[in-house]
Amino acid sequence: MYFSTAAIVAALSATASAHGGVVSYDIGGTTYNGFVPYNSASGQTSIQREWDSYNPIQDPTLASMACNAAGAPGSLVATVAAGSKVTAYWNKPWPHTIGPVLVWMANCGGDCKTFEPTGNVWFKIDQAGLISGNLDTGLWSSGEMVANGSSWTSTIPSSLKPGNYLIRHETIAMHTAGQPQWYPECAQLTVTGSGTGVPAASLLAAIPGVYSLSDPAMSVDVYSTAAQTTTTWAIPGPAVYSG
Ligand SMILES: *[C@@H]1O[C@H](CO)[C@@H](O)[C@H](O)[C@H]1NC(C)=O
Ligand SMILES: [Cu+2]
Repeated sequence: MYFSTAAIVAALSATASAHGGVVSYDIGGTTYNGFVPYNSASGQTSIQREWDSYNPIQDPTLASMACNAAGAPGSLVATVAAGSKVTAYWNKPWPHTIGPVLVWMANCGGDCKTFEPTGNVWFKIDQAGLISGNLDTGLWSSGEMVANGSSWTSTIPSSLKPGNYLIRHETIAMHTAGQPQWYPECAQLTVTGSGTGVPAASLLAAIPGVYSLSDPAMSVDVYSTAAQTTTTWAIPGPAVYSG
């Protein structure tokens, strides 16, 4: 089959307008640009790991769930003091208002530029699901993110042991019953400070691994009759590490 270049460009831009991801950060008061999808990786310098498509991930068992596809390491690392604020900015306005926002970190062990985040390495530093109201018409954290200029601000736990870490921002769009859309992006950090805090093993999870399409939280139909009287939603995965 033959596709004209114009048709492909039109299809790409239609896709891009409905999806996306984290495009920049404010880390401890310094602005960092994200990787630019659809542009060649060659010549791009960013603290963010490479992601090549605005499309969501719809199979939570894929390796790309960790840091999106291709997930190749960034060339830069942001230095940030434990206890500082990190704000992620999505393409604006972020188009999805139903679903959670989660922020994870993983200790790179050594250099994040050679680290592959496999196994139980991820811990949460922040999460929010259904904030108020019911599953259908209530306020979800992704709605709050959109209302906040398509941004989400979290704090690096002040007692976190210094070292090199990935920070992974994730929002999940829940508007299609049984088929959530995952949007994860990772950035590379060096955390400074004098803390000694290390998350307990019970707070660590593997990504992929922590999510499943058969999890009732993930398969819920937010437009069902039952959803109109459901005012709680269990966020998947371990509890948040607060330091
Ligand atoms: C939303 O915006 C308010 C007001 O600027 C801010 O205090 C709050 O931290 C923001 N929430 C998140 C999760 O970023
Ligand atoms: Cu989308």
